[in-house]
Amino acid sequence: MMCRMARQDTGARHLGARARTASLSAVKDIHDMLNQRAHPLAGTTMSGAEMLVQVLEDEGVDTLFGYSGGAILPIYDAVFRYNQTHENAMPLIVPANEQGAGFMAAGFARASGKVGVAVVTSGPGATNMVTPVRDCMADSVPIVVICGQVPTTAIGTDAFQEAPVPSIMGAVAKHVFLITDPSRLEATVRTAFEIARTGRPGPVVLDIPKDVQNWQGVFRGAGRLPIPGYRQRMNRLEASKLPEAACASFFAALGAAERPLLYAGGGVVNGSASQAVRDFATAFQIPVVTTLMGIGTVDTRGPLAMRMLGMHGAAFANYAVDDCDFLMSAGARFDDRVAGNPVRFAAKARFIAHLDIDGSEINKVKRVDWSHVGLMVDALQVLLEYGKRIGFRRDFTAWLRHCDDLKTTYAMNYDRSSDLIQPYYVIEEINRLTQGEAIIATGVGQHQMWAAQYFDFCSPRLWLTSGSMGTMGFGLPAAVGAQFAERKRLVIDIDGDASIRMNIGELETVTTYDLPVKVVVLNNCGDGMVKQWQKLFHKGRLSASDKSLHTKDFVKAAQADGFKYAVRLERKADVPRVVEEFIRFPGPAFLEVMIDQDAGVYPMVGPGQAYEDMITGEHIPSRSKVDVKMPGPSEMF
Ligand SMILES: Cc1ncc(C[n+]2csc(CCOP(=O)(O)OP(=O)(O)O)c2C)c(N)n1
Ligand SMILES: [Mg+2]
Repeated sequence: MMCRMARQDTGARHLGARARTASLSAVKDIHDMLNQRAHPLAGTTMSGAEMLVQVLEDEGVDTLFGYSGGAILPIYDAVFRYNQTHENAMPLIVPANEQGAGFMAAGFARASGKVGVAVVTSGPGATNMVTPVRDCMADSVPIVVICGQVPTTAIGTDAFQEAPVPSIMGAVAKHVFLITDPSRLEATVRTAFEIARTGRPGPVVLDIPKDVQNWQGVFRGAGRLPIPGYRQRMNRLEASKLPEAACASFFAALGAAERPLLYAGGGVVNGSASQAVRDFATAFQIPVVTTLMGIGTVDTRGPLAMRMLGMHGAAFANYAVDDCDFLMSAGARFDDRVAGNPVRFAAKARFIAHLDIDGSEINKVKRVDWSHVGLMVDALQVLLEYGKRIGFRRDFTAWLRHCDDLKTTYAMNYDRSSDLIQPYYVIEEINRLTQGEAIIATGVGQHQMWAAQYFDFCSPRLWLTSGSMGTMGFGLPAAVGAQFAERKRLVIDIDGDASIRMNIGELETVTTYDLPVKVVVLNNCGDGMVKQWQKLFHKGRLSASDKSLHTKDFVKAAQADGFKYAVRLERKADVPRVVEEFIRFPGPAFLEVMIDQDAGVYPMVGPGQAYEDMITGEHIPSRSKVDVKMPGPSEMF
């Protein structure tokens, strides 16, 4: 009986009854504020833990990810009791490891645009969350992490399971609150959500001592912390309108350009500005390259889509960057995987514009000629309207034709005649069935880059990858979180044999909750991306990256974790049939594909190199006639 109750409380197989949505709750919040209506529970005496759960409901939270422990027990108990009386409206999903909970919350947030929430205990529970918190910070993903802490009187005594969460997380989170005054708990939780989702989104950590959770007080039902500096900045951002003069200089430069290119990054996805970018690009016929984080900004199959640029970008995308004379960055930050050599990046661009929500990104890496800091959607709409109003018209047909030629001439390609299973072929086959509609999560390594290059994405928030941190182990828990956010979408984790090992405990989480997640392991018996660099820069010495003597049987592991469909694919001829039965399998499914161990990621722009020095491999043509020498290890980034 205990077991069944606990299982119901964690939401296993009972996820249909989610009563609320974030948007509804947000609307209610605004409505209540406008009407100055009191919260129905205002004035009620409750524990700190109960207040926290109530604020979670008010903020529209409908799924929690977390692992229990002594210092978080009051909150877990409050969640349990809440779910008993609210038709399990806030299921608490239990991973194998807190890192899993963090990436589930991140996957949930990336797929839905809502704030993901993870709840963990003190000490080891909290420190296991450090990597996801840094990962979310680096990719600007909004999550709130609630950590139990030892009682306030024990803080600083090296108490059992004590860790200095504010100092550890302070270095990696957008903000951390250690709540020592229980009367501020309620306002602090609300403020945490506000900080996570506003401006450039990011992770906020709440460190809540156990006595604060157990404290009894009166619930106010309203109120946030005074954070005047932050709010002033946010108000300024929201009010920041593109001046007419800026619109005029932008269009003057565009009018003088012949080869304009839009370079869209994660800021477009995070700022829900994908449609605005599409409208803008279509109105003025400007082709679009995206960063790894910006994938899905435009439909990858669309006529203006030039796909991903950068170190492993498409050759045609990188050549378009080399050829453009006008570059407009939208929510992208010229990072080292894109502009490894900032001086030689887009060297022919006579005008570079940069739209961003974060002023510190302007001129950080690359000096630009024009910039605006504000909300992406607003800025693009103002520009679009201005352009229409002045009747801006410029014929970029020759440039568009040139971009089409680049796409045809330098198309992605690989050894199609090989007897070995090529990873690109597997992805093409999955893509044929999913048609850009599936959510794809990945680990980190070659498989991640192949997925970025060969999958189609018809919209944003379908591509979930650890971009800036590049955290192996991200894919499987992110896929779990995404499936909770998007119950009806097909969710596929494209993983590497090494990456999946990092959080392989989460295979069991997939079957525990009967999630129809599809897990693909592209097994090249090792750390393929590391091997690729060792071959290029260390004369092929495969120090600690070859795993061909490892004995793991992934299929048996998946079966042991309850996967009814767990298959190893070893023959090229079987790929189409097996991929189809795998994708169409109605429940959790696991597919290990034994791929060509020497398959490489091409194109590749070496670290610190310019795009014109890009190596395209044997199957994609190159514009450089000489075989470019890669830098030696000492020159490596
Ligand atoms: C947590 C973590 N540790 C180490 C690395 C460095 N690293 C980047 S890719 C890679 C190899 C990944 O191997 P696998 O998951 O099998 O992917 P493949 O490259 O073989 O497709 C390693 C070790 C990392 N990115 N993350
Ligand atoms: Mg591998």
